[in-house]
Amino acid sequence: MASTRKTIITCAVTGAIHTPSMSPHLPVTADQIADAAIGAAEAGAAIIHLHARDPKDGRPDQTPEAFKPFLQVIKQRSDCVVNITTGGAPTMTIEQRIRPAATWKPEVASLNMGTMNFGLFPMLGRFDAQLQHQWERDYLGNKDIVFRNTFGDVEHILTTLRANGTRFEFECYDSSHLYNLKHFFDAGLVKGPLFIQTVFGLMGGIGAHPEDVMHMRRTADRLFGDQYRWSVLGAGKNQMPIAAMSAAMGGHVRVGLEDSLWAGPGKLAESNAQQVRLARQIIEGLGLEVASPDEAREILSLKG
Ligand code: KMH
Ligand code: ZN
Repeated sequence: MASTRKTIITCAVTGAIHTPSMSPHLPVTADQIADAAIGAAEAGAAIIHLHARDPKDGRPDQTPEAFKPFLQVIKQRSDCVVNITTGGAPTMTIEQRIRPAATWKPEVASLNMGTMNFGLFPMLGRFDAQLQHQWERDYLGNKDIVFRNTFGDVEHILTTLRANGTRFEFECYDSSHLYNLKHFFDAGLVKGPLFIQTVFGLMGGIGAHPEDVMHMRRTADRLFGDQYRWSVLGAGKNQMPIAAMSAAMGGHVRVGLEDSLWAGPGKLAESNAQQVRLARQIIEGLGLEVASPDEAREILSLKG
């Protein structure tokens, strides 16, 4: 991996996995999502990764209309790089998942690099007593979720969105996903510098042991050499330790309530900005600097 002088913080402000009854601080309405995004950008996140939710109950909503109000506000009030999910929720179809990014043509869209089991259910034990909505029970209790990302699906998403100048946050949950990405790279369907988001500690993907982090890093180095930029995302309590490992090795980091509700053991994060500040402290404590949105655009060769 080519090291860059500055560290990019991505903040994923709400996602589709955590549910409203797990934390009162999870952004749900368009206003809450916009405020969370702007707060995170002001705290130092160069890239904001976005999902939408139905304001009635917080259920993931992948209609382009659900994204419109907060995209408008974010654009007016921040120069952050907007990154729209194509993962949506693992229960959605590919056609549903691609629509917001195809409609709003962001600078970056996520692209999930392989089909996998997706374990939402471990969260149930912890939060069952607080569950408010039937959909949460059905969703979190579903033990048979397959997060579908076939080779055909990936090619469909990347050729559709690439035509708009959108580049990708390649979400790799295991080493096989790096090899899948290598297939598209060798076929000339994606070009460097690739923004590779290695994901640790989600049930169905690789674990969150330092050996797992090193294995993903070494594999990416071997497959992509200087043609990639490395970022990490640790789920739940792994968020900050894994961010620290990446930053110390010249990589980039992703935080946000999509990936972890926490700001320390047993302490719910009160905002996305709080997690960005924690990541920033780690980065600056290592003597490194946080990248601005324009610096992130340059590091990742985005359309701007
Ligand atoms: N929730 C993350 C582990 C996506 O939106 O495309 C992965 C993610 C997927 O962000
Ligand atoms: Zn996401």
